[in-house]
Amino acid sequence: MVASQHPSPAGTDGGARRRPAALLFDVDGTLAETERDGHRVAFNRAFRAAGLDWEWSESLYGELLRVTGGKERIRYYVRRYRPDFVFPGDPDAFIAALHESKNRYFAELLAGGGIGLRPGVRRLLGEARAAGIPLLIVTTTSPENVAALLEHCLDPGARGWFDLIVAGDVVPAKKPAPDIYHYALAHSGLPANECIAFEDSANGLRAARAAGVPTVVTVSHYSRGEDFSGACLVVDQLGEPGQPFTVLAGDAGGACCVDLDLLGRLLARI
Ligand code: XBP
Ligand code: MG
Repeated sequence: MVASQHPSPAGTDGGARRRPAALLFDVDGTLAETERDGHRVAFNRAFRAAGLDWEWSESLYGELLRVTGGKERIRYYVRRYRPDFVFPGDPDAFIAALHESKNRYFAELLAGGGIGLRPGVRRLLGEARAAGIPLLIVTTTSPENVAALLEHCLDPGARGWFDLIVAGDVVPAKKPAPDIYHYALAHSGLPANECIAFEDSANGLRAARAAGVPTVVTVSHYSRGEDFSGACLVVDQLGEPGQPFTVLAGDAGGACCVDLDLLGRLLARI
């Protein structure tokens, strides 16, 4: 069970606020822009290392991202673009090994410092920790990728900042299925409609909403132009006091960045 540590703060301007029971974060595209210069590059390195002439361009990867999950993405690619490819042995084992190799290259890229957190992520996590609001990660990506990203982009001890991390294959159906959110809520005992999820893609938004979790979307490189109806707010980034977000849909009530005050007001409107 995940428990909030402090009572709900009163709004200083008398406006209605509801303290979030927890913040649930997607990883790829939300905590960091990992896809184009991270996972995509790592997939291509793994393909080359395996002697394959497959090359995922930036634009092709945008299409492939509609399939969530790296192993599922490889399988889709082969079916769609390499229908004559003959797997050397068991296809599942081949794809799993290729995917493991991709994740090792991805961890190398993170360790090399090539990928940073998106604006406002560190600030919001810090605010939530200071207020005793539980933090969860709810992601399609593999646990080893989450660990590498937290360690290299956030803090070597950042794993401990999160009350629960649910990732990858713990559920059979990945986002946009709500299964990973159902899993996180069941294992934390948190009430869905008192939490806030952060997602960057329509697939992630659909998963969170289908599980009943109010969702803020921070649009990412590949997700611009997707359908974000159902989000309580759509912004280009979480923003910082000196680096305001742009509101793409919803009402931020004059705020310049996503902070606990704004989240409390968004929840009070639901
Ligand atoms: C995004 C995904 C993942 C990543 C690659 O997950 O769909 O498949 O592209 O990671 P999320 P894996 O936005 O939910 O974090 O290769 O480990 O699947
Ligand atoms: Mg995402």
